[in-house]
Amino acid sequence: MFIFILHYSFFIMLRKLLLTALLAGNIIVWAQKPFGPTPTKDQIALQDMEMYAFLHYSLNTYTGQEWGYGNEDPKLFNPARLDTRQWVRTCKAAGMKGIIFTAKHHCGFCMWPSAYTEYSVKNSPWKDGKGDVVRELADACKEYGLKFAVYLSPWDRNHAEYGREGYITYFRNQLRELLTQYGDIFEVWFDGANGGDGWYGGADETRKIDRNTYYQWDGTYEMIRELQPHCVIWNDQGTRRGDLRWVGTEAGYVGETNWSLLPSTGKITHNDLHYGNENGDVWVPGETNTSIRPGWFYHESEDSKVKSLARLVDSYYKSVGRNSTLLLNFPITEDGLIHPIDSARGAEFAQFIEKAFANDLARKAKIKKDGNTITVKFRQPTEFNRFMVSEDIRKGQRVKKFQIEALVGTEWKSLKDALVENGDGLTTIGRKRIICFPKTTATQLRFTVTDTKAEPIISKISVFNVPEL
Ligand code: FUL
Repeated sequence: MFIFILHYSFFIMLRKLLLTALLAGNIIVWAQKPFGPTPTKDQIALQDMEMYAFLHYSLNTYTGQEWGYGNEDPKLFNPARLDTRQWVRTCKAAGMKGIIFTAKHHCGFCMWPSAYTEYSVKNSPWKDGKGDVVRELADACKEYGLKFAVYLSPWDRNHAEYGREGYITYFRNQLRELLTQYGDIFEVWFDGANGGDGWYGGADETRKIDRNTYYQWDGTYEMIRELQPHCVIWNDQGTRRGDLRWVGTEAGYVGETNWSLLPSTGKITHNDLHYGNENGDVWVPGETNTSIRPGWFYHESEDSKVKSLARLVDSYYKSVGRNSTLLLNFPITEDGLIHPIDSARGAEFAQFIEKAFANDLARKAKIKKDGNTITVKFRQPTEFNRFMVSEDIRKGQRVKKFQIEALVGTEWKSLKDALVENGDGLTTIGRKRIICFPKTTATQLRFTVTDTKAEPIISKISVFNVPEL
């Protein structure tokens, strides 16, 4: 049996379905058993955020670097106008539901006055060493109703013990400070980058670590679960799985096929990251991270290279529209603000998305279900160019392939995904899938699941006519 719940009239539909189900002697929606791996409540909450911001800010901002070596002078940190409330307002206006902040990037400089190092804001001239950027940002997030999270780089090019056992204790001590002193943390981001060389307390050498074993993630995960039980863990380090995965690129897109699944053991391939793994036995959804500029940190020379609205919207379709979240980076300037070009573009982006998806044309249409096909019958010839569909992921990700067709005049025309080459084979749905195609005027739209791992549970379908950029 193919189960269909239309979002806007969820309860009415459910009652109808229940009646039909009872009459037909069929099982009812909530009696459906989950199939395969399913998300935790916290993973669902994270996926439901859809978009959240990254903020990159550190000594790099003052040296023009992307990766500090670890010996940069803390005295460089003295922003004249640092205003975390401006950051949060900007992110909120850009449609972001939370913020992940680089509390410590690879250079090791701490944006909070950690008790475990001198290499932090406490030895900067900013606020006479009495400031705490993490605190100010966590407070501003609370004030404006955004969630707050931290990026803590495991690779630390400043610390003398990096590469040795002592550093693991240091790393956990720092993480404990962040997880206990700043309220709820929705995500921790453990960047896997490691170039080897660094200052390391003056040793100035190359230190290689084994990314599978060195960080002893099991113990660190346990600590996170204990201190912040609702926090999700992002990790691309070796064989230890987090709650979320990197999608294998920072260019702002995930594979058009995107399973929220990974194998729990063994090596993960680049394909696993980019497309998920159909046969995976753990739920690890993809998070698509990208920057609004070429770099992660602010460089004046990139003021002219802020991504266009069209590029941001393209990333939206290729992340949120492909069963992923979008983690969009805004760099902080030397002054301690988000640059006006970036904030204007962010607001433009949010307004575009809001307007584009405000009018669901399926609402005014008749919906008919027949086997594995759902037909949307419009009252009159209707122009549209986007199709949106969701599975009830609480019951697992099931659909492997589907097709959509439009009745144009008297002919059924197959609709292809315009954002992929050979976009006729439509694969995987998950939490949300958006298919883009050229504007089409039709009297009906037909959606058919053509291959599935188990009985499909479609929780929502929508049709839109979105401005082309
Ligand atoms: C990468 C890092 O090396 C970059 O500096 C940046 O933080 C990005 C989000 O992740 O791996």
